[in-house]
Amino acid sequence: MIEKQLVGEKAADYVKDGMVVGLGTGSTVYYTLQALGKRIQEGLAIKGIPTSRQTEELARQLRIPLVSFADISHIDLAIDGADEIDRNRALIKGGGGALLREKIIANASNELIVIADSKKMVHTLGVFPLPIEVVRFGWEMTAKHIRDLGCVPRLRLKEDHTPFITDNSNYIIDAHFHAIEDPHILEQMLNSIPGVVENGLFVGMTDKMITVKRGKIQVL
Ligand code: DER
Repeated sequence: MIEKQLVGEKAADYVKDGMVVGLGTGSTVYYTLQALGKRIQEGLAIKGIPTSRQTEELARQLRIPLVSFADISHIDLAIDGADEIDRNRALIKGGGGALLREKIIANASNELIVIADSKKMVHTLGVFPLPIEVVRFGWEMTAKHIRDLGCVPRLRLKEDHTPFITDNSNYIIDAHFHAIEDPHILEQMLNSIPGVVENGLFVGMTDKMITVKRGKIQVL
């Protein structure tokens, strides 16, 4: 079994009857959703709130009941993947372009479980380019201000070379920092730039981490 499947299925063990669950985005959470779909067929009663249209579509196929923020007062547990996790459990997220809704749901959740294969664990964040969601108006100037923080910013393009558009109708700038020594400071500085909607640094949000080390599941 591949590492993504191991950690994805393990995360489903933490989902209990009656929970409102934040459903993350990506190929690791894919396995969590598959496991939840099976358990719902066996009687598990939960409500899911999706972090992306992609996850919403998959959840509907798996008959996972969905709710919106209008229907709930809280989220018990969010389960999501990550592109990088450092030694302090700070994350880079947004590889799939869903970072804004993921961060809103993670922030609204009583607990965030991050699931990741061992390749995602790093000493220092930044080898993976940091995704930043920006409004389209004046994005070129926004990119310049992002660059001034010490990176090479690149507008994310689709295969047809047109700009990638998020579920919220914004652009993504992928910022190549190479090394992010203080993720907390950088997260604040980025979000103070006019035109930046949100960035993929999730600092101090990870309550539990499920990963694999030498073929064995680790819950930290
Ligand atoms: O876009 C995201 O934030 C995803 O959760 C990403 O970080 C993890 O995607 P993966 O599980 O497909 O590697």
